[in-house]
Amino acid sequence: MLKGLIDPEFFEAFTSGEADESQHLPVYGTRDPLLGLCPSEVEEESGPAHHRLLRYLRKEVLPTTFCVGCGGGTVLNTFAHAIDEMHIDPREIVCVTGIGCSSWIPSPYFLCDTLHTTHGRAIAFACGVKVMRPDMKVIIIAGDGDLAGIGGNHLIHAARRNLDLSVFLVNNFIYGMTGGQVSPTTPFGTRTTTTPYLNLEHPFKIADVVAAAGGSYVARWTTYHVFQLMESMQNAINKKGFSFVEIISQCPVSYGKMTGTSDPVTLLKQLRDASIHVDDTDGMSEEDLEGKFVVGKLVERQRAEFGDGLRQLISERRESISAELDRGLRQDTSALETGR
Ligand SMILES: Cc1ncc(C[n+]2csc(CCOP(=O)(O)OP(=O)(O)O)c2C)c(N)n1
Ligand code: SF4
Ligand SMILES: [Mg+2]
Repeated sequence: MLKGLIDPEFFEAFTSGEADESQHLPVYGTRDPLLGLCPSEVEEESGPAHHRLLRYLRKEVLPTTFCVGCGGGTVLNTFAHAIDEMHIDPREIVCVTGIGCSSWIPSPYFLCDTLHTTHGRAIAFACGVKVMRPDMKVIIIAGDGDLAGIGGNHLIHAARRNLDLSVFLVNNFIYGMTGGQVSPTTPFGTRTTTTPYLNLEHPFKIADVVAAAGGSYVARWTTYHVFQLMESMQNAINKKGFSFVEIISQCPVSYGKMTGTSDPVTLLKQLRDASIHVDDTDGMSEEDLEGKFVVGKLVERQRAEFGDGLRQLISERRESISAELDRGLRQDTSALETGR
């Protein structure tokens, strides 16, 4: 279904520089995830096939399978820009993901070591990677269904534990890949394929849940706020401890068909208009904020990091066990020498 919405011929012409300039897609488009954010960066003489950020993508799997106008391309684009601007060598990154359209953002598209795991288990796998390879930057990108639904328990306990992971949760309010089932972030009163008469459950404000669970850096942005989102991703990656960015994103297809708004531009405008910066919420009640997305940095705190603690404990225990063994060995040797 998703492949049918992409035009491979256009992509071929586009990447070989033969496409008509007037065919360039609008900035929210995702056919070429690198061109959505900053078309001006495409140097005319070299063409998009030589775009400097293509080196971050697995070219053999392009074009992406995202539907046109999906926020997934914007997130991929923003992530590539964030990494590039930080001058991080992708060989130092392990991206871990679960199952869903959003999980495709790092795997297969981002060119680094990627671990495409089972549904809901991205954080569990990522914990194992980070404990064994603390030198690597371990980044999880997945959807609301994956990280807040089936994987919700892993999410809150990883935040509580404060292992040095960066989690980017793409919240499109729905199970997009499987056709639009209700998720733990679907707004109250929304019609979905599994709540055909309206959703009577109250959604998680998932960034607030992670903040309450102990995350060291917690922020929320939308796919409309690409530059703020890029900076927030960088802050999250730089932060030692569990960091979390909720990225509110548009799913024009699975969410759009259920809510009656399938136009990506309209959806982006809705994200823009419903957003309010956290610094502007002073004195506002919960009722005032109903239906709004509070964006910005919600929490930044210093807490002991789990991996450091674990390694310190292991090294102390090793030393004390080895001292005990040495003592025992010395006693045995002296007993032998004295014949007792
Ligand atoms: C154990 C298990 N249960 C259910 C599924 C089916 N499934 C695949 S993706 C998905 C939901 C994905 O939603 P989300 O994480 O929000 O990603 P999106 O597609 O919206 O980006 C589900 C339920 C599965 N693959 N494995
Ligand atoms: S179904 Fe929704 S989330 Fe999945 S690729 Fe299409 S627009 Fe994006
Ligand atoms: Mg989703």
